[in-house]
Formats: sequence, C-alpha cells, structure tokens
Amino acid sequence: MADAPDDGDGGGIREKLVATKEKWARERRLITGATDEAHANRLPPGQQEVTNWPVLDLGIQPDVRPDDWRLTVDGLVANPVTLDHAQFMALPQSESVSDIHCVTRWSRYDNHWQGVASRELIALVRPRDEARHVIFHAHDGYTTNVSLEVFADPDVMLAHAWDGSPLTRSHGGPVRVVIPRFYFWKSAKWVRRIEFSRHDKPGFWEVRGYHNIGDPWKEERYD
Ligand SMILES: Nc1nc2c(c(=O)[nH]1)N[C@H]1C(S)=C(S)[C@@H](COP(=O)(O)O)O[C@H]1N2
Ligand SMILES: [Mo]
Repeated sequence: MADAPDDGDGGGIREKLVATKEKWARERRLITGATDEAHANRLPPGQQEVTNWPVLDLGIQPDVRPDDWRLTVDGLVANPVTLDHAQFMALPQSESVSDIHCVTRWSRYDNHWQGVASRELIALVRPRDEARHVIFHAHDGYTTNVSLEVFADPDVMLAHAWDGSPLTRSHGGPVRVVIPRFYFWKSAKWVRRIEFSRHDKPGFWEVRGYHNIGDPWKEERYD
C-alpha cells in the first residue's frame, strides 16, 4: 500500500482534518449509543433542531460581487488594512464544523465552514492594548458587537463557503462572520468592516432589546 501523499505544506491540511476528527471524538459524534445523550446536551434551552437553513435578515440582501467586495479592518489597531477578495482568499484558510443557534429558537447542527480564522486577522492588524471590543459593519447597514475576547475564540471565522460551496447571497456571501458560541445575530452577513474599539458599541439588535452578549446556553435572548 502506498503511503498517503505529502500535501506539500508541512502537513497543514492533514493536521486540520485530524484536529476536526479529534474534536468529533471528544464530542462522541456518530456513536449510535451516545447519540441521544449527545443530542440532548447539544441543544441549548428553548431551542428546536431544524435540518433546513432558514434565512433571517432585515429584508435587504445586498448584491456584492466578489470583485467589488472589500474588507476593512481598522480602529484601534497597529496595522489597519483593506483587503480585496483575492487578498482575503490568499490569507491562511481554516475549516470548522459548528452548530447554529438562532434566537428565534431554531438550531442547525454540523455546519461546515471554510474561511479565514479571526486569529489570522488579529495577527495581521495587531489590536492595540486598549482595544476591548469588536464591531462588525455590514453592507445592509446592519451592525453587531462582541468582546475582543470572544472574537479571538479559535472557532470564530470569516466564512466564504458552507458545506463545500461558496456562501450564497441570502446567507451573507461573499463573506460573513461566524461566531458559533453565541446566538446567530452576532454573525454578521455581508461583512464589510471590522472595527476594533476601546468602547463597546451595541449593534442593530442590541439597541432593540436583545442581549449584549447572547450566550444561548445561558438563554441570553433579551436585555
Ligand atoms: N448583515 C446582516 N447580518 C445579519 C443579519 C442581518 O439582518 N444583516 N441578521 C442576523 C440574524 S438575526 C440571524 S439569525 C442570522 C441569520 O443568518 P442566515 O440568514 O444565514 O440564517 O444573520 C445575522 N446576521
Ligand atoms: Mo436572528
């Protein structure tokens, strides 16, 4: 039997696949006997699992072609950048599998995302010591906010693909934010700017009665 071919990048792709599978092992994915328990432990309070993927937004779905898309990362950073789509795609790429929890009570398991990890952007722009908050600005005027600590979570990414295909316009393509640990309103679609700030700036839903943090496991739905 031939050895697996070297992927030529020092094993990076294989390492990521292995890391994903190890994560599944820790979570006991796909073990029939453990399914019910794992399933129950996976659904935050008040949520229901769906197998479709609902679309939720303010009703305006901006038509941003990859050629026209730019991402500005600025605010309290040492190295502010504006990236075009090709420059964004040339950053180191990551994959992750995570569950979506929407505050409207649906949860969708096992979404496979591909994109750029927030940590890559943080390394690129180098937030200043005073930066504590991150504000996302989107092409439809939507904004939302998280702490820098949350943004730096290893599973946070700027996703351009879902389940192996480019992210559709209705789900925020060409690029959206994915913050799996919080209700999905924190995951801005059609992102155009990521602002690092000393002060928090509650976003569209956060100033309309929704919780500033939005942890589904604590049922932080409303203010
Ligand atoms: N730009 C933008 N991002 C957004 C929203 C929006 O209206 N505009 N809605 C949020 C809400 S409330 C949810 S539940 C998710 C829905 O993402 P989906 O349509 O891909 O399911 O996007 C979030 N991100
Ligand atoms: Mo939502």
